[in-house]
Amino acid sequence: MSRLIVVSNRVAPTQEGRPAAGGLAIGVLDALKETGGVWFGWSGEIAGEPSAPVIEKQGNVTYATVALSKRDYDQYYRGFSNATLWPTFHYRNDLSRYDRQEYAGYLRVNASLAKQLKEMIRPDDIIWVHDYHMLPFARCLRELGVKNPIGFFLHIPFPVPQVLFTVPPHEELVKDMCSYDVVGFQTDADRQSFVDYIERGRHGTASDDNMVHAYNRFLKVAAYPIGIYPDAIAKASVQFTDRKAVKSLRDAMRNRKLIMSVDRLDYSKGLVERFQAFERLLLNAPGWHGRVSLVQIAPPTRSDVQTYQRIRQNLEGEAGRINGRFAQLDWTPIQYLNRKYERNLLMALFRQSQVGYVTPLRDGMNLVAKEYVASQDPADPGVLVLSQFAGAAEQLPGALVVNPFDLSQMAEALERALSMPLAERQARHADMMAPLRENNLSVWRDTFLADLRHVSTASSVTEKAVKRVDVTV
Ligand code: ADQ
Repeated sequence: MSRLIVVSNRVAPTQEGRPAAGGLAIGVLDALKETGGVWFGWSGEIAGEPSAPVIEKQGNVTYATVALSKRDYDQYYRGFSNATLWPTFHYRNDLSRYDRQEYAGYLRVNASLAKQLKEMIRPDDIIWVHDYHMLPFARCLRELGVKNPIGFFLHIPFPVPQVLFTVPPHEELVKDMCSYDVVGFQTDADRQSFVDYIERGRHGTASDDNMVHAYNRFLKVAAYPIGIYPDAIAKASVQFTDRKAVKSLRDAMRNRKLIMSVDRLDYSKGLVERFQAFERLLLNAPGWHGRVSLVQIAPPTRSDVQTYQRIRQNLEGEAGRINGRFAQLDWTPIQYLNRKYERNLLMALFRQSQVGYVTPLRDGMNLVAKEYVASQDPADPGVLVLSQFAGAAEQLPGALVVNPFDLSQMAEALERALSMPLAERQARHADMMAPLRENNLSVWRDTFLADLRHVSTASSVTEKAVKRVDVTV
């Protein structure tokens, strides 16, 4: 079997041989272990001078990591990736800025990473690139003469054309994406946005079998919703119930219901709106005073980007205001915890709660929603309140789906979830566990890689055929 090379902005840090356990990290590492391969990307370090990749081998997986210079970090990572693409792709044009120098830095880093990777590529390797930091990466590799199959998966939403137009080099970016052999999105709506951009701008055509012909290339463009391993999560949520943190939460909530939210601290996650909808529940239904608490776990990320500092201040202000308004000597309505937890422990915490409150304003998928469902006790499960703008909403039919911009609707959904009869909770939980098992993380990875292997063979045949026709006419 050919070797797999995974490329992502950040190679998950290895601790005692084990990577950080995000969806990308788990899915990708499993695949790498099966086929043997390389994981290439940024080490997370800032260095003065550019240097060759640091190579570390563990079993049949080779980690190849490079440091970034301060200038590269500022322009490529903090700048164009996280201050232009991230907000715009999450429909927050109001928070997006565009700076030509930063875009130039983004292209420069992609080109330089491609050059470093090229030295490691063997003729039969297949290359799987991840996320918005690396949209031009395949084009950079192709310019260096790399002919291997290259696939791309976007973890975040892909915006509709009218929103994408606000990023000045939009056409260059989409054209670059067409240098991949397979472009994968989280949802069908994201796939459709990409196809709309191609077709309405007359840049190419799409056929019913998800093939796109654009900018003189054939590529497959499809939805590959990322999954989890629901049974492993269910097991962990039981195994970790005796941990001290879980016990103390259980004790603290003995006569209260618990609503739980876990996110990275990011403006796309709708945290302020979520707090305000909880406030509305307390206003509308005073019977819940003293009987329900919201625990929000949200460790800060990207804290050197200004917008992230603002959201943090804003959120702390809102939690303080709402607690000041409703708290009693023995009851704090919102507990806001600014820290990371071990993943298995989080799953056990989810299992203690009656409501999973997951209401991003926009989210590619949202793994927390899936993890919440998987960690419930099937005999007495909690209820998931889920934003319609999370990719996960397409796949979790048993959730109470809400519009996170409608605070009253969210407050009503919380009340309904808190009072839902056992039989309905059980039925909704079962409705969600079945698709989670069917579309688990291996299915995501295997479907994508099978398509990449298949399409790259088929498209090289088609391209040769097209060239032959061009010559004959
Ligand atoms: P994220 O925006 O990071 O991911 P999400 O999908 O929810 O969002 O994944 C977060 C992961 O981190 C989850 O596995 C969660 O358990 C974990 N996590 C969150 N808070 C934590 C904490 N306090 N302590 C420990 N772990 C915590 C991006 C996209 C998503 C997409 C994923 C995967 O934005 O839309 O679902 O990639 O493709």
